[in-house]
Amino acid sequence: MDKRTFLKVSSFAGAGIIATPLVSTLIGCGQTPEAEGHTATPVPTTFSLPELGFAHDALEPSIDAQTMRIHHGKHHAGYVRKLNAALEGHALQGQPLETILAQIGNADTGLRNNGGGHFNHAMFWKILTPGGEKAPSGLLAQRVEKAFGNQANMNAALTQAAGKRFGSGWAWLVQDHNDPERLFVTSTANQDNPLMTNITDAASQGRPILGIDVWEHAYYLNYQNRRGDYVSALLDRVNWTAVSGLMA
Ligand code: MN3
Repeated sequence: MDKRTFLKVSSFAGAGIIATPLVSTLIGCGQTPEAEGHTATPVPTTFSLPELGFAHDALEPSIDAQTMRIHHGKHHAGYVRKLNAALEGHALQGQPLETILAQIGNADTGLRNNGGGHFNHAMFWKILTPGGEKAPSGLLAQRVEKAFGNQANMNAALTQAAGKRFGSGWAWLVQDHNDPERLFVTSTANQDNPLMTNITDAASQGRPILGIDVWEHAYYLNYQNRRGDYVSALLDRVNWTAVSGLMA
C-alpha cells in the first residue's frame, strides 16, 4: 500500500467506518487507480470484472466448465455492470468497495445486490484453485483449531451453514473484527455479506475470508438439487493459502 492509499484508508477508519483494504487489495476488486496528482477529491470509480485466474474447465469435475463460463462471464459480469450503473451520481461513487459495502442501507437495492455480488464473486474465484490444497497451515491452521477443533469440524460447519441457507445466499468463514484470533461460520441471504454492517445482523458481521456461493447458478447444471455434494466438492478445491492471505 502506498502512502496515499494508506492515508485515505486511515481517514475512513478514523471516521468509524470499517476499512478492510487488504480484502480488496488481495482479491483485485478492480477499481480504476487514481491518477497521479488527484488526491484531494475522490475520483469516479469504475469496477471491472477480475480475471478468473484459471481456465473455465480447470475445476472439473468439481465444477463444470459451462457453469464457470456462465457464472463468471454472465452473472459476475452482470453484477459489475449494474454496480457501476448504481453508483452513477450516488454519494458513495468513488469510494473503495469496503466503504460502499459498510455504508449500504437496506433500501439501497442496486448497491446491495450488485456491490455484494461483485465482492462475493471476486472473493469466490480467489479462494478456489484447480489442484486444491489439503489443509490450512500456519496461523490459519492454529485459528481453525482454536475455533473448531479441527478442519473437518470447520468443513462440517460450513456445509451445515450452506445447507440451512434457504433459497439463495452464501456460507462464510469469517474473522472477528474485534478479536482476530476468533474465526466463525455464518451465512447470509442473496448477495449480502459480513462486511455489510447496516444490513447483516451483528453476529454475522466481520471480515470474510472464505465464501461459498450457494445460489443454484453456482451448481445446478452439474448437481441439480444436491447442494451438499457441490459444497463437499468445492471444499476440496479451496486455496487455503489465499484464504490465509485474506486474514487481518
Ligand atoms: Mn454466484
